[in-house]
Amino acid sequence: MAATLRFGILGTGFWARYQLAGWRELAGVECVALCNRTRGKAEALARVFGVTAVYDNAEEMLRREHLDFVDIITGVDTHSELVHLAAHYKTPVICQKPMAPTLEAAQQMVKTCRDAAVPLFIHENWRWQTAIRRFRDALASGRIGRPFRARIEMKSGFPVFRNQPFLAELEQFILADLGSHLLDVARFLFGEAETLYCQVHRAHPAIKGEDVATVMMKMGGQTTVLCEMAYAENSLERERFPETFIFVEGDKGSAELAPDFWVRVTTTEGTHAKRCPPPRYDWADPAYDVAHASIVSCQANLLGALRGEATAETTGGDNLKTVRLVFAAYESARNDQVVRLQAV
Ligand code: 89Y
Repeated sequence: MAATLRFGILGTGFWARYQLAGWRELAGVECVALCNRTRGKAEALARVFGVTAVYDNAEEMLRREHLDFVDIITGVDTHSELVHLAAHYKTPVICQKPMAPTLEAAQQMVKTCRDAAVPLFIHENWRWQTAIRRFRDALASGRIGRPFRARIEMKSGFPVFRNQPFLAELEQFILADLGSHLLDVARFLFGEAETLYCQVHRAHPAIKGEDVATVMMKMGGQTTVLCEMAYAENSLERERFPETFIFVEGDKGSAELAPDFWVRVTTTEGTHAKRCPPPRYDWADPAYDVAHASIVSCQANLLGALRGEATAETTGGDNLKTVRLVFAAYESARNDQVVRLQAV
């Protein structure tokens, strides 16, 4: 494999600028082409980052550039079509979360890439946050014993629609957008879910989807996990967007990921607290700092896998299990019933 991997980006919206900046933190990888349906947007980003080739047609980019991989950073409705196109051109592909608008589409994307022997990875960055990695280390140390209950929460009044106006148009909003992240973190910390129950609400009157969701799961055969998420913009005293807070009770102690990245472990010996802030990058938007920083670690992991030097955590196959939880949550909320998930 070439020393420097050449890649192209499909989609030059809000996240592309940060993912591209994130790639530039890593050695041995270079963005050589940008593509966007509205060519002017791709040209504008290309000027900022000095990328020479610009396209407004994804197929043309894949046909002409002979890329080592393609990074899809478009809206969810185009992921399936573009992943299939990449598979056709035998180009390894990274696809932005959420993988697809339906479970069936996500399954088909994984199958098509598998059949074509084309690697498919999902850009799922949340689990790569520094504090969440350290929190997982704390659980794995066994100090709090067997985790029997956990709460993972992200409730924020941040106006997410300002930078990402399309979110207001999604029929399925918070579970797909933020739930993809939180349910993936739940799997990362506690294993696979056996049962799931969900309720949703819409607090904003003028958006199409749900902006509040509560998901309760039995995970890894031993932990009751509650995921609470909200973008209700309903005036919270403490605003920490986009921090995730976690509280876990074990039979020998408890652990907390608290505001400002404090990881606290409490046992009979007392509380051990350590602040685990994310690295700060000058290109990151301070309002999204921890999320933007996690892009770099996520991409480093995927780059290692593309080079055959590491195992990717968020392969298409693995992320399918997160997608399954997202759609099980919608099903549960729709029917007001517990969903039992088959082991996979
Ligand atoms: O789109 C979402 C994401 O991936 O991180 C936060 C966000 O911008 C709003 O939920």
